[in-house]
Amino acid sequence: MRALVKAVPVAVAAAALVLNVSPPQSSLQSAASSGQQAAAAAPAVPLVRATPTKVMPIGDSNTGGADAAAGGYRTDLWQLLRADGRPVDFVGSLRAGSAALGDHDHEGHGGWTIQGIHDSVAGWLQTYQPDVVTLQIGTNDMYDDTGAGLAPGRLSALLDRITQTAPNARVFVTSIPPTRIEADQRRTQAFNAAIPGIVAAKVAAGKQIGYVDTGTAYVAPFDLMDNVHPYYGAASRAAVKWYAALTDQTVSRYEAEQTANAAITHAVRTTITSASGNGKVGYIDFDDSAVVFTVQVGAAGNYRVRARGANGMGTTCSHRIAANNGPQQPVVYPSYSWDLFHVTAVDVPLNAGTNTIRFTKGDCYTELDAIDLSPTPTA
Ligand SMILES: [Ca+2]
Ligand SMILES: [Ca+2]
Repeated sequence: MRALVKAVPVAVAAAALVLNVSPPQSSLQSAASSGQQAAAAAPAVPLVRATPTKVMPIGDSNTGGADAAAGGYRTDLWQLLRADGRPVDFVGSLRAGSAALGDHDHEGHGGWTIQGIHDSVAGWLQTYQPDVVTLQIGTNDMYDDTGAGLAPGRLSALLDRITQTAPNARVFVTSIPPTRIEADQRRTQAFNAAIPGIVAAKVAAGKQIGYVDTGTAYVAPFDLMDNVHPYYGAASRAAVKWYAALTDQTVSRYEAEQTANAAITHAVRTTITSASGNGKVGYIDFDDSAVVFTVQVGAAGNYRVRARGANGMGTTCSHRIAANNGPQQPVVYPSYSWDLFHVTAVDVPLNAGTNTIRFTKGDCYTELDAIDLSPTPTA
């Protein structure tokens, strides 16, 4: 029986505090949006379907992945890019990840500081020649006032080292997650506040650098598995922000378990840290089981629904999806486990204003965590 192979849900105290609807994701500041840099060589959309792209994730353990899926934001970033059919190749000298991450290569070095990355990064860039760099670093610089005080200058020097070594690469830098340690958190907030200004100065100097705010999207302590590492489910929300920035889209997440987003029939809300917002909907097992999202969009057109589902059946399973009670389409999920999530993309027509997106049972069983919605991308 299915219930016997499912993981026991992990209760998380005060989960309701993080069950807020994520605002639309849009935070890229880049040369493309800066008038004086209009002549810069950077493409406005670095990750287009027609162009194979090498992405080097650089950072510490939160890039390597301390979470249950051992991939940090890389897991769901890869899932979201693959769901679009974008031919992305993660590159780097390290390998880590689960079955939900199809490309394990990275440069996320556990325990490393900004200076450590600075001193090694040129070799990695020369070896792997990335088209895109995703950088999250600084958590290990926040443990005392001296290190934290030097961190903005060191990040600036690191960005210079990266752009000097790989002048054709597009670089995206993000804020760092919160920490449970009060003094470290004070330093973290000051460091994060300095990053946009550092990026703006580089852009003004003609560098191809974008800022993505993923770190301040986490809520401590509820999104953290220990003092500094986000849970797998929380990292998936950061991944949406990375994905939106790298593909130049505005993407909104709707949690399946939140009553403000979705009504459920003959199914069960479950609290578990592998799921975004610490919750998912399972037991969508019956002919009358349904998860019905209510979404608002500004204009009529085709929209891409990316469903984050967990299938532990050992064989491919599916949901059925219908927008506004229109025709049904299958949403197909390969089997990883009940605690690893696959992102499946389906395009549906929506009307301007309020719409419903209904998930019902298809073949065998899949649990539903969230959907990420945007206009269907054109590139
Ligand atoms: Ca690879
Ligand atoms: Ca969820």
